[in-house]
Amino acid sequence: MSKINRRDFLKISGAATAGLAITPPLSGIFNSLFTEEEKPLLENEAVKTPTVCEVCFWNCAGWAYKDKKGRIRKIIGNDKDPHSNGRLCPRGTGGLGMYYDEDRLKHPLIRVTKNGKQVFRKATWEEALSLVAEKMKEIDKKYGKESMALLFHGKTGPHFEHLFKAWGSDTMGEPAGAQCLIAREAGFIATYGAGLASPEPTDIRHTDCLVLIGNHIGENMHNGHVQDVSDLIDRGGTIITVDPRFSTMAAHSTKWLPIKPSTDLALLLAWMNVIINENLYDKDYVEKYTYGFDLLKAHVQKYTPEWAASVTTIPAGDIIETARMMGAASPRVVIHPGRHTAWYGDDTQRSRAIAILNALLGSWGRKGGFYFPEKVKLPKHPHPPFPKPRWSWKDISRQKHKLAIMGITNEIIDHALPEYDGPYKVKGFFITATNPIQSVPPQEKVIRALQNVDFVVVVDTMPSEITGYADVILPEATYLERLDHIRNAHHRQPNLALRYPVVPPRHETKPGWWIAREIALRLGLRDYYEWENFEEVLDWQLKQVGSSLEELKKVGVKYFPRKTPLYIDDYDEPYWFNTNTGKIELYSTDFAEWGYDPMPVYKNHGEAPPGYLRLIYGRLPMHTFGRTINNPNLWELKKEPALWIHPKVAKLYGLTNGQEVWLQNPKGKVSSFPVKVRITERIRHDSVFLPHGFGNKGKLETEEGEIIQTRAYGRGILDSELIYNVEIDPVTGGTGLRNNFVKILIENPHRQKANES
Ligand SMILES: Nc1nc2c(c(=O)[nH]1)N[C@H]1C(S)=C(S)[C@@H](COP(=O)(O)OP(=O)(O)OC[C@H]3O[C@@H](n4cnc5c(=O)[nH]c(N)nc54)[C@H](O)[C@@H]3O)O[C@H]1N2
Ligand SMILES: Nc1nc2c(c(=O)[nH]1)N[C@H]1C(S)=C(S)[C@@H](COP(=O)(O)OP(=O)(O)OC[C@H]3O[C@@H](n4cnc5c(=O)[nH]c(N)nc54)[C@H](O)[C@@H]3O)O[C@H]1N2
Ligand code: SF4
Ligand SMILES: [Mo]
Repeated sequence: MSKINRRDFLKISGAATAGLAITPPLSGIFNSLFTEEEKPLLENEAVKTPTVCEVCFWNCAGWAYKDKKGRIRKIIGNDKDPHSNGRLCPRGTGGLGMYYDEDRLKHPLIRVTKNGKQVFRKATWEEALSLVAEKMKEIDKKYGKESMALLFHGKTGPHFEHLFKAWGSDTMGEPAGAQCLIAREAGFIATYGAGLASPEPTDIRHTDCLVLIGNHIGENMHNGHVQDVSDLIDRGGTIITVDPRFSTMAAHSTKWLPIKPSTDLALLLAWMNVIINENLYDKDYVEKYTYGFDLLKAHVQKYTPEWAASVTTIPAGDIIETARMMGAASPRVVIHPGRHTAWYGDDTQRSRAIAILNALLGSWGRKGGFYFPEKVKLPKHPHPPFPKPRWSWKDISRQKHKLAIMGITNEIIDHALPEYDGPYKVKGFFITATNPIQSVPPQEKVIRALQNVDFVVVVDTMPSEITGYADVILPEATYLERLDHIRNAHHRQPNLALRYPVVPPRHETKPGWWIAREIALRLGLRDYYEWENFEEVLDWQLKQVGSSLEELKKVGVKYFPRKTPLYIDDYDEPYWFNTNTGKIELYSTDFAEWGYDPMPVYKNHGEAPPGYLRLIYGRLPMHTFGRTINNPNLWELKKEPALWIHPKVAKLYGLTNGQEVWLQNPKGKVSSFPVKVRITERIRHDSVFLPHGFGNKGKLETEEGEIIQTRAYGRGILDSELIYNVEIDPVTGGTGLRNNFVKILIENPHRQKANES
């Protein structure tokens, strides 16, 4: 195992130390915002406000500090917070760049036609909100309320879900489902009768063996878990990383398995084979809690390590060795379920295989495996019952996909295409805090759907791609300027965290709760909004659980007692799983009934077309998708992506480090912008690696001129532009995005085109 300097791995800021002078934590980055004499800020002069970070969906709780002039100077972690343990990652620390960003949306915009050309014109809130309500009423009159669909993400989403449900539409979904974690939720629900949610209840801090399969804790910067993994490294625990890339995590692992992409299920089945045949599984646990062991044992006999070696390119000896490592650590072993699991279309089955392996090793509900999380039972603020829509997202997806457990964005979008001729037509989109142009490939379909509907309204903070397709753009205040729902996440110990406005909204931006309520009032839905300010809702809710808004404003995070044991061994009664058999289903009785494979079966996903390389995408530690690239602080940390290419491939193309290239997919689609090459042995020769979220193309033509994200625009390549092959998971309806291939173009294809015409 390579020796790691903990600091190398743990790129999060130091724990907050009370009483010390507060200096800007990312010095250099902040120089653009503050002059020398304004630093440092003394704690006794600062005002601190509790916040919950929205730079990613880990949602760490922290404190934002303002100086005497009311300017936000610094955000630090709340040391009571179990998501951050008092330390924010660089993105969270730099989150105030979202507030200071001069390229933000500043006022409502309405699309108009001027001299035969479509442009956006600055509008008042009154004009914009009334137009939205009027258009929603029109859609209701023509097609029914259900034909207005909501696409959302993040903590602003629930404000608009409430508006939609009150109005009578439940046609809604988020890319954070079908393009992200739905497969693993479905795989674990089918096995354990329970999903994972966020933060995943992995007991990494007590584990002896962590297995990461296409899951990059460190690049994905899941704060608390990054800290737990750092400690595991310090403790000398076993880490097995399965990744076609020699990533940072791979470099710090006991064992790196450079798998041939798309063959993970073969490895997982072979591991089961070894663990069962070598009696490495937890016999008492399997007997007590599982259903279908004998069926599974027979099923995996054909999946030998030698067979898997021929499929995955991982030597059989390595497969056996790593299975033994897991067996030795059982039950203190975590085979991590991953988060972004929308890979190859059979993703629920791959996630089931991960769930089954954990069950064989007895790690579910065990110390050092997975704990049972709990959250606070926070009552909903009372309102009249919601009207029942005639149809909803369930009608769109549940017939075809039994575990479509949330709205399937790609199918909602399909129902807005001109070729869709069924009963559940989508005719309008309300889009908030999500950028489907970047996040729901294939892009071509999203664009056609947006062009086909009668009306599109977008709530955003930035002029991102999706705003360019809107009829009305409503500028939302950033998380530092607004109040949102209480963070009530499942955890070891139930707890609540408050996001309170640190400063008033800049420009003419408004918080999501206000925008949703104002639209509701114009739709005649006052009964559902018997409050003026969202503070009233939170205060009421908090008082139901013996706290108050006043208390949360002081502490930021508050803990509540657990009601049930953390681990399975501490239950007095036999533990009952929420499945048909009451057991962990190694053999899924539901899947058997629904016509899906009751135990995972390996399927070949094919090979690259000749001359093409597989497009592997992932995360950069300093950015969250495309949402942070224009943030002045984070942009300064990482201005552009690099395309990882193996030296053999580089040689073939005659490439040098830093050279700009373009990419083309087999359908002939060429990337809009170039990307710089990084030649490295750390990637397999059959693949290239590109971080997701760059290649911003958002541009708003307004009466006053163009609005773009000046730092992000045109930087690097967006993977979604090139993703043409989307494989639908039959169980959930989610999209597999990883079976896609590209070739490298050395000449600028756009210049060629311009020359030809
Ligand atoms: N810094 C940062 N952190 C983030 C985010 C972000 O944008 N930036 N986004 C957040 C969100 S919403 C999510 S869902 C999570 C996602 O976090 P993860 O679930 O960790 O997913 P990715 O980061 O996409 O992981 C991709 C890894 O899979 C590898 N890989 C690619 N193809 C294969 C394959 O066929 N087999 C195997 N075994 N590995 C493969 C890639 O090389 C890469 O290392 O990250 C979250 N955290
Ligand atoms: N090709 C490809 N596709 C992917 C992925 C991938 O790795 N590759 N990852 C998938 C995953 S894991 C996920 S979770 C999804 C996420 O996909 P999205 O939901 O689209 O991503 P986000 O970054 O959450 O949302 C971005 C939008 O929110 C806006 N925004 C940021 N903050 C706020 C705010 O406070 N209020 C409002 N109103 N708007 C705000 C940004 O300006 C931007 O327009 O994408 C999925 N799609
Ligand atoms: S992990 Fe980082 S970006 Fe994500 S919520 Fe926590 S501090 Fe914010
Ligand atoms: Mo995600």
